Amino acid sequence: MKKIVKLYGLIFVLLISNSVHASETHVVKMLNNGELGAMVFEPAFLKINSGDSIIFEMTDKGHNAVTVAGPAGSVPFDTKYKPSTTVKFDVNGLYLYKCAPHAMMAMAGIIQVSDSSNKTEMEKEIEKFEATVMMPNVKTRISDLFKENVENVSTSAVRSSGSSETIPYAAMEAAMEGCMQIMMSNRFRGL
Ligand SMILES: [Cu+2]
Repeated sequence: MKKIVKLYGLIFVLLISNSVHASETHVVKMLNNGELGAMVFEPAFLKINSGDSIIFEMTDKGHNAVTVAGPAGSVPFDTKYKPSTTVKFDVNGLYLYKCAPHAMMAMAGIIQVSDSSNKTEMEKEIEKFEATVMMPNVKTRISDLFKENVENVSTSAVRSSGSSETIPYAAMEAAMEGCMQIMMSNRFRGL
């Protein structure tokens, strides 16, 4: 009986921890000049939570944001030179996007939605992208961005949005596994 109470308690905590997770809206500006140099998205790297949205703002004219690569199951986006486009991100993983007319000047950005499960594929995509960059001074802009923000960062913790608490991913997984084990056990089935 105690086990059942514990189990329901655990499920309740897991449900609550997911539902307090309010989605946020972030802004990425398309600029002729920014902190990283000429023709940039700002911020060029953005970590968000699944369910969050990004407003791509064409701050300076003549830019777009188009998907180069994303995690399996994600839908490619294209802001089509509109002054402002909102894109919602529901599929976890890393996204690489570019400004089509300025890709050769390394105008691109990386978005991490919750985790970096497709890190290896993304490394290859960035390599491919940088092969098309014509300006020598920004040739490694995106791979540097990737190294700084993704490569050396642990993926075991998911940063929660706003004021909600940080729930380590590993802890959540362990809790889920515990849940499953209890449910699979004969003792539970017998009750
Ligand atoms: Cu551009």
